[in-house]
Amino acid sequence: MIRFLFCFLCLPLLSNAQKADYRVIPLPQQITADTTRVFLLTDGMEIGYPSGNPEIERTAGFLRQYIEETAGLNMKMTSGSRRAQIILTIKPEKRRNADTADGIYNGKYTIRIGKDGIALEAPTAEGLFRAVQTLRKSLPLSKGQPVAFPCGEINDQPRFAYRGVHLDSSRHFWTVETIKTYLDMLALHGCNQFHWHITDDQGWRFEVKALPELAEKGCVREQTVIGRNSGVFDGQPYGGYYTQDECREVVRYAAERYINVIPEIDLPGHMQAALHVYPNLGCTGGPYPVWQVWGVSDDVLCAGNPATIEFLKTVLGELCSVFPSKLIHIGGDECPKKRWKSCPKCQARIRDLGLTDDGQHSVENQLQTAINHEIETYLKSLGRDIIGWDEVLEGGLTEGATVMSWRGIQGGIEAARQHHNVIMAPVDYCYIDYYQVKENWNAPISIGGYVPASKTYSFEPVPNDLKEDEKHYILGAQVNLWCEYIAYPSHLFYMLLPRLDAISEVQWTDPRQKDFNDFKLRLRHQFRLYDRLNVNYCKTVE
Ligand code: TNX
Repeated sequence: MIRFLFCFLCLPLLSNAQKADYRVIPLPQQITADTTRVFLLTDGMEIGYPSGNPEIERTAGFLRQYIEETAGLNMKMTSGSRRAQIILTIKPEKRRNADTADGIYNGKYTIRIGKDGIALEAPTAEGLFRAVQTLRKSLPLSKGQPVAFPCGEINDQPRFAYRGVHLDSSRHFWTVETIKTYLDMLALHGCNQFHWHITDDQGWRFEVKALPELAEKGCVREQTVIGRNSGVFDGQPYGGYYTQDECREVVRYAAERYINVIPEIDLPGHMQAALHVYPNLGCTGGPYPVWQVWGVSDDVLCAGNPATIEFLKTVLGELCSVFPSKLIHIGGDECPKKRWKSCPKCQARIRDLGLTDDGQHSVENQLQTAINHEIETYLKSLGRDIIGWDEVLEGGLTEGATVMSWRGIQGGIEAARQHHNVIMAPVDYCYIDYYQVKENWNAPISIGGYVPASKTYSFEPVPNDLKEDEKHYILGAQVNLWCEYIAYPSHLFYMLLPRLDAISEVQWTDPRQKDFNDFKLRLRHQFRLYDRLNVNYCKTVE
């Protein structure tokens, strides 16, 4: 009788309840769900977290916020309560494999849904945060109706330790507010590395207190070329830089979302904005304007001038005081050797170092490696490791360098064979500054190319050519968002989404589970979530 009454009373609730769906993006590794039994989440229920643990309290607070913005339900927060309907707990566990990288282990979690409530469990606080993101994405987009969660269990952990997304803040400047939205999108997709490109030819955007003019003058270009190097300029000065306090705020915001910020000071090329302020650091002595066009500049740091290394140490020393990341990106890409070849100082340095062409590495490429070596030694003294674009292979790799393979996967393969860590970000799959639709005549302008979501989705970061004991050097994958042609947030997020969804399944999900058609079906819900969050995205998915 009581049972009958209970059902009778619950029926109206159930009838307008909407179902949660655990098949989110990125797809969790293992889901078991019994759709005949549900837990019903209603307004005013409680989220419980361990008492005296502000870190998990914060994550519980995120969940509260997500449930409100997605399902329109208001939750209460309680510490130490066993009665709460949604409970977050740390469950210590023995690491089965001592080799499991932190980035994988820390992402591990379980969600158990019983008819009385939901238990989120993980060995680390980060795991609970990842669990909260999954639960959040499973919520229906409703406005205050109860939510029916099918009973079952989700067991999940990421495939790769390094799940990165890059952003170019030099070619165009992004406010801290936009950076935060960008980080929110990374967190939503389980990414744990934000590669932040903050200096380049067209603008220096990092405050260096010992060199106050560097950002003040180096951040402003007098005008910008219109379109693709049309020769016509807009006549508008363009600038902006991040104070160290703002950078710390970005680091703090990212850390709350378990994202590490890897800053990049691109050297010794892509330095024209710095040369504008310190022309003595160039081979010709300048003058150099902060660059107003796109492409690769011949003017790079002079490798024969001792002041160059002093300058870089000052910059990187302050950089490290702001960014706690173990990995520091030193660029290394696209550094033409034209000036070095005819610069007496650079040539003298080559002689002093006793560099000779060994048939594999030109003396100028070796000179670049010599700079990398000095920088690596300096950064090591600060407890950091270097990462560079695959050009750092050209003069021979320095001892502990991680390689970011962008001109295809070959650089990554070579580096792994030399037992160096590798991040895969090849242009053909991972350059999300390229067009994502074939018929692009009315798409927002882009650098060109064609990298649709399906292409990104199809990327396999671990090449078959590698031997078994070389494969573990591939730490993960990353998409890169260069911003020569992207100047406004709505355009930025249009380029990012949904290709971030695509790479997130490459980074997180077991490849045997990947299926682009299924992914596209799951994207429908994700798009509605973007609508709710007021974030722009590309509606055409090819
Ligand atoms: C190559 S990727 C670059 C960037 C450009 C990008 C445009 C890399 C290491 N260097 O400087 O912005 O192409 O797609």
